[in-house]
Amino acid sequence: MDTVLPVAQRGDAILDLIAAPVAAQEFGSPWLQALVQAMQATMLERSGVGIAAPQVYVSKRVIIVASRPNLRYPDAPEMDAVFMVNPVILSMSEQTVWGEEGCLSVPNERGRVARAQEILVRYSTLEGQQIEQQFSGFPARIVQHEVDHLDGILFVDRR
Ligand code: K1U
Ligand code: ZN
Repeated sequence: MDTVLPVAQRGDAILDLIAAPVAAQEFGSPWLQALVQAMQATMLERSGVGIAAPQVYVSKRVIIVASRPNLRYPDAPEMDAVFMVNPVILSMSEQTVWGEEGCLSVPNERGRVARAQEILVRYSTLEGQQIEQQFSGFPARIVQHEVDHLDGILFVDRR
């Protein structure tokens, strides 16, 4: 059984920090593998569609994006979880869309946030392979929400 980790809550100092990049020697390491496994178990246990390492008290630039249809976004695509290391949003569409967000670190609060409709992201896989991938709609919203966590920003700061 995978480890489920405690989730940092709004007010915890770690959520305000700019997370550190994963270093070259950490790619392919057992600890990085163990980290994402525990992050995924924690996300699933909380029924989340994404998670960022600072939310489990690890100030590193690692996120998971796992869109699925839900009450707010019934047409969202069901995707296999994408593990992103050192993600960078290379470009954002000028077109923004308002949509409801929640956050595992801000319990019992939802809010509408404007996000770019489409983004191009560069990230590394757990093994260090560089990928460039386009996201739109709800998956793009999750990526932007999770990258914000890496920069110490919560969705409530964007309302
Ligand atoms: O990073 C997190 O705190 C996880 C967060 C991701 C997220 C949800 C909605 C929009 C952007 C990012 C959650 O998974 S909150 C729980 C949830 O599944 C959800 C909440 C509102 C709308 C849709 C889903
Ligand atoms: Zn969040």
